[in-house]
Amino acid sequence: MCQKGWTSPEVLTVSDRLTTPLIRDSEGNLQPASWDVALDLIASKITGIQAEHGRDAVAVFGGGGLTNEKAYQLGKFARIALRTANIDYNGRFCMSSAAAAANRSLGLDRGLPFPVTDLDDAAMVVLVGSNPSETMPPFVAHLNGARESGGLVVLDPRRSATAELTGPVAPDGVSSTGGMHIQPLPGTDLAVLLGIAHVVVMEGLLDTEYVAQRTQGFDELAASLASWWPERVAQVAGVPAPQIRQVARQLAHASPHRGGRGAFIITGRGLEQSRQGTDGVTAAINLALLLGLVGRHGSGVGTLTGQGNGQGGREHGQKADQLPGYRMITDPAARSHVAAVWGVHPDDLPGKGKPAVELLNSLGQPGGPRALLVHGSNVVVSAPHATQVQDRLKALDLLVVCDVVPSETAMLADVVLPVLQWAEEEGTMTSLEGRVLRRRKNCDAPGDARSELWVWQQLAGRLNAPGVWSVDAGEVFDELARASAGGKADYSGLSHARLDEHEAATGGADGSGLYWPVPSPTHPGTPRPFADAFPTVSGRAALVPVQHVGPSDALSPDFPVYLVTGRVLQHYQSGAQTRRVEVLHRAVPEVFVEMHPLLADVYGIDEGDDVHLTTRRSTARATVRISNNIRHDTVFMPFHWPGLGAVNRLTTAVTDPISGMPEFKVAAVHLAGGQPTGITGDTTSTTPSLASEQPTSEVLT
Ligand SMILES: Nc1nc2c(c(=O)[nH]1)N[C@H]1C(S)=C(S)[C@@H](COP(=O)(O)OP(=O)(O)OC[C@H]3O[C@@H](n4cnc5c(=O)[nH]c(N)nc54)[C@H](O)[C@@H]3O)O[C@H]1N2
Ligand SMILES: Nc1nc2c(c(=O)[nH]1)N[C@H]1C(S)=C(S)[C@@H](COP(=O)(O)OP(=O)(O)OC[C@H]3O[C@@H](n4cnc5c(=O)[nH]c(N)nc54)[C@H](O)[C@@H]3O)O[C@H]1N2
Ligand SMILES: [Mo]
Repeated sequence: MCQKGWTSPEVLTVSDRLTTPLIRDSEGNLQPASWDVALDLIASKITGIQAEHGRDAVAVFGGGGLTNEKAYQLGKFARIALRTANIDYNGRFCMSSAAAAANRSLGLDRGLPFPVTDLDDAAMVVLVGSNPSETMPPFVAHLNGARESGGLVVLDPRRSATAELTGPVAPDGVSSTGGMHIQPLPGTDLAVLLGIAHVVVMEGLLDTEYVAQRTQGFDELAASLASWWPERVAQVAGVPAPQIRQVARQLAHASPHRGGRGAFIITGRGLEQSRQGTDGVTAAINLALLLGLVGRHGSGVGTLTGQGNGQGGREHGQKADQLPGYRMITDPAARSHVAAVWGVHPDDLPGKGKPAVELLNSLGQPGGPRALLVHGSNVVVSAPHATQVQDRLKALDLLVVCDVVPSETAMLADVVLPVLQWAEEEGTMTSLEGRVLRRRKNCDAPGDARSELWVWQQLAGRLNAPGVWSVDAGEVFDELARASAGGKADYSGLSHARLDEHEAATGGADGSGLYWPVPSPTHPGTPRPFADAFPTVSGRAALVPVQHVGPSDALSPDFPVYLVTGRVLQHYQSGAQTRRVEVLHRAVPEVFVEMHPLLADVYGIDEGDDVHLTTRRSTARATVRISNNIRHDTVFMPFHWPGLGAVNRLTTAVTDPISGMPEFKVAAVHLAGGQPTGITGDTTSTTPSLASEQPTSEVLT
């Protein structure tokens, strides 16, 4: 485990743990209330709002930390109890671009379509915008094989803790003992990937037999790559051309068609949280397909899924456009199947809802939702352009937040409901490799905290909803299994009992859990779904041409520095949980901004100074950390703090046009020491939203 893992029991008993429902009184203060009073109030307000403004006027926001059972029940609650189209979740911030790209190219989105142990013996692993040394420390052991062969390649504008694993740079300035750190300009990885693929094609390094047999679209792809010669990429991405050539040649050498030990290309949020995240991941998949890596044991392409249930949380119906089992809500056959399981008529199911950023920014606007129910996300800290999100939440007639602690979002709510967390509930989670794992109850929740399954049962009853509303996670799982049957993420051969038996048989070690799809009770599970064919219409993977465009928030004389955002080891997400754990708080007590000494010199800034960072949205403040590990033209800020230290005051609400995923990673910023003018209050917006921000999504997956 990492430090957050071994301190996580503390979150169960933090001193301000929510233990009773809270209702905001006429003076604006949250006051304790009974469950009956709180649930009656929510149900009557929902009924009133829907009567006046229509079904879609009530919206739901879920989370990738919820168990499969809760994610499933939440999607069902939205569709048949609230009958609203407007449900989406924080995985839209996290996994949706990788999901959209994998679906488009490979026909299936399973984060890693292979067991993580497959990486152990590979000669090469390329990490594009991922920092697992801090964000998934136990994973780092799987990089040892590649490091020993000098084959770990890390793309990151910072020399992150993971980039550090590539070892000291050799005299040629390109290679190093453990591999290579490529330090591109923020938001230019796509160009780097196009450059590597260009070299693979031009130097004839591709697996021609694999490309002919297992892919389609090669001619168009080759044409699209023709102009991305390494010297052009060097101009666009600010990296040495020899690095591009070397990675291409090294990848070919490691590839199975040349007798190599295997290679993997793995993407993280550094690449994906861009306005071209889907195309960026597509470029990574294209490269892997050209080299014949995908669907072969010992090689592959994948994404490192983020949240505790980031994989399962995106499979069973809390996405705006999906029904359980990865079914599309626009597909008539999918609607019929799921409606039958839920006991409703297919025509009564709503259609596709708005993706997260668009949904949040429509709250309280003319025609937008008037009520929001939040389950497992602290959006006022973690959503892009957070000052605007805060204004939207304040414009609602009803905000209900279910949480375990008084998060910054909960503190804005009209009603707060105290719910259970990990050790207090039964359920399942699905790992980043698609392995379905059991979660077991270990202790009772404090006070009057209740299960969200119970909350939905109670509300469904008050709303006279059809369907069965069990509070038993095993029963909910059985229904989920039936709803997923025949879908891409087919869990129909699984049950809590089967998972328990399997775990007992394997000793509960690393091998426990089964890999979906598991379409029957005797099916052994599917560790490597692409071994024989791709689940596309043709059975082949699609090579999809993509082009580099670059970040939306361009540098200008007023905003001359790049801001990139991300994480530190000790804090988790919006920090709602980890800021409450004493050792984690002490390790990194406040928000910082990392900058290169040369940049600090330009601004006359010293280590420990308080600086103000301003983008076209708003201003935030942070304490300076000087570091040689970052590009001269770029500063880095983690997003784990609220108030004036919230980096999402600065980020843009521009989203990827295919996935709806926000461009969290890159903004243009202005730096200044001292007190800026015009900021008042805590997280209140002082800057109107930009006309250029039009988050819309044509295709969601
Ligand atoms: N400690 C900790 N661990 C976590 C989490 C946490 O909050 N804290 N959250 C979990 C979740 S939900 C997720 S999604 C994962 C995220 O895991 P990661 O994707 O590893 O995390 P990030 O720090 O967001 O981003 C990774 C790196 O991207 C770099 N980066 C920024 N801009 C760019 C760019 O333009 N190009 C490239 N190539 N890199 C860029 C950053 O410098 C950073 O080092 O972590 C999970 N694990
Ligand atoms: N600038 C910037 N912003 C980012 C990112 C970035 O890299 N840069 N990354 C984005 C990514 S990848 C993600 S995943 C998001 C994450 O950001 P958030 O969605 O805000 O995630 P958390 O902070 O984990 O919030 C989860 C909330 O749910 C509560 N909770 C825990 N368990 C349960 C439960 O079982 N039920 C309920 N109802 N509540 C529970 C927690 O106490 C917490 O308040 O942030 C995104 N924001
Ligand atoms: Mo995430």
